[in-house]
Amino acid sequence: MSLFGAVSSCSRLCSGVWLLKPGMQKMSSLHTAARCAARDYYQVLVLGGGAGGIAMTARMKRKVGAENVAVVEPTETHYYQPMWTLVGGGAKQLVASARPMGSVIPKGVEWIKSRVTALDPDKNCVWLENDIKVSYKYLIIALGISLHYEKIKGLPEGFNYPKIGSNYSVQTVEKTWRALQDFKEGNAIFTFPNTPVKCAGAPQKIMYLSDAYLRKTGKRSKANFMFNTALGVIFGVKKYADALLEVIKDRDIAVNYKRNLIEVRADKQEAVFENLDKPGVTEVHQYEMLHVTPPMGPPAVLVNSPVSDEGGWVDVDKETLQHKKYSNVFGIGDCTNLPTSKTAAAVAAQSGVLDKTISLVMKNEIPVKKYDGYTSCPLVTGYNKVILAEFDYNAQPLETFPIDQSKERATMYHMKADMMPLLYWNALLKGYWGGPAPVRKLMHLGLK
Ligand code: FAD
Ligand code: UQ1
Repeated sequence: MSLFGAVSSCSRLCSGVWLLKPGMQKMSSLHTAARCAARDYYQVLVLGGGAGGIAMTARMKRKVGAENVAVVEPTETHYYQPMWTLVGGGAKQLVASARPMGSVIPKGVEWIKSRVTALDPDKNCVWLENDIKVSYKYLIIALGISLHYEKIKGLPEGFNYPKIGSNYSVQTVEKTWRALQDFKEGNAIFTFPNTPVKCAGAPQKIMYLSDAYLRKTGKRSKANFMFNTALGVIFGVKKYADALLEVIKDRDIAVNYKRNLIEVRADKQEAVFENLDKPGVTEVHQYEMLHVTPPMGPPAVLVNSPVSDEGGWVDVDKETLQHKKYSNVFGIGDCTNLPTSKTAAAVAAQSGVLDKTISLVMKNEIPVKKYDGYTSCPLVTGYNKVILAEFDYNAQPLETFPIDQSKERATMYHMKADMMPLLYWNALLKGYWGGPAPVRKLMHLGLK
């Protein structure tokens, strides 16, 4: 979609006043889309057009009317990232995970096609590219988590070589499938970094799919599988960790804990790991296939921002999602310091809570609805098997279905591969899916 096609009705937007930082000249080279996009004030301003940003934009449109809401998002395409596990494993096409950004932004809401460069919550405004200022009454921050391939020596340029892929980025996810198809003989290595990540199960899901693919194609006996993780455990919730360790034993996979990828020598097909238990000690492994989960961190704009904690994450109340200091600022999703696992499922549950929180704040009332930390990770363990992990802030299982979800099940694979995309595009992004709590209550009626 073209820049102008993407921004709904350019002409009606251009009446806005441009505010420049003191001492700045108004530039003739203002970012075209931003120039035609923004008014200088919106009642609700949403930063980020990912899962959380679009879900909240849809909800805010219903609350205050489309003309009073704007969303700042620089990219042209919205991706359903959870599908990338299956894209890397060759079970879905990348194109199926993508929709034009303009098609997911609710009609009538302003799309400010620009990047946020600074936040000034004391003055109720943000700065965009080209020093454009937009003010707000309420601000929702949904900027996601940033990938840092460049923190691994030899990357990202190493992705120009074969045998290496990464499901975490749109540029590299198809390379995973290529590497898997090209596999001949040797080590298949899967990594997990020493930073917070989104979807903490994804680094191992692709390993199980790769194992299944090589078994199907008769090459598994020629492969040595290795999960090199910076963590000291396979998964943070005991019930699912126990189940995964059984899977790992069954599939003949070696797990090396406290191993952190620090360098890729893609020309030689070598991966270098530091041993986090033995400072200074490194290990070099030859690979026939390498799947990289990159280090991640808060978006640059949030680092040292007044809305962030010392780690750079948006500092929100863990139950209401309201900012701890600025009562008209809210955060959702991967960019927040909510102490739960960062997933779209968590975003869904958070969107329902945040909707209620903002409603009450708008009426000058105290937010009451409490987020319990619900998050979920469909742990794909084969082309028709999923362990459906669901849990809360206390790392206690919070399961939707009245069955043992730690068992590998084909029904759960079907739910992950075929039902979840529909739920995402048609319910979460439209602001109608606040997580499975009501389904859970219904499913467990009479069981207590
Ligand atoms: P995002 O959806 O990442 O959106 C952030 C948005 O902010 C982006 O559109 C970005 O362009 C924009 N942005 C960034 N910086 C700026 C800026 N300066 N100015 C303006 N805009 C900006 N979740 C599940 O629930 N289940 C799964 O099975 C699952 N599997 C996954 C597998 C993989 C391989 C990956 C990568 C993710 C997976 N996830 C899964 C996680 C899920 O996709 C994320 O947790 C979810 O998308 C988070 O939503 P968000 O809105 O916080 O961030
Ligand atoms: C979920 O709500 C969600 O967001 C739409 C996901 O992201 C794609 C998920 O992976 C999961 C598992 C859920 C939870 C939903 C149910 C019905 C258990």
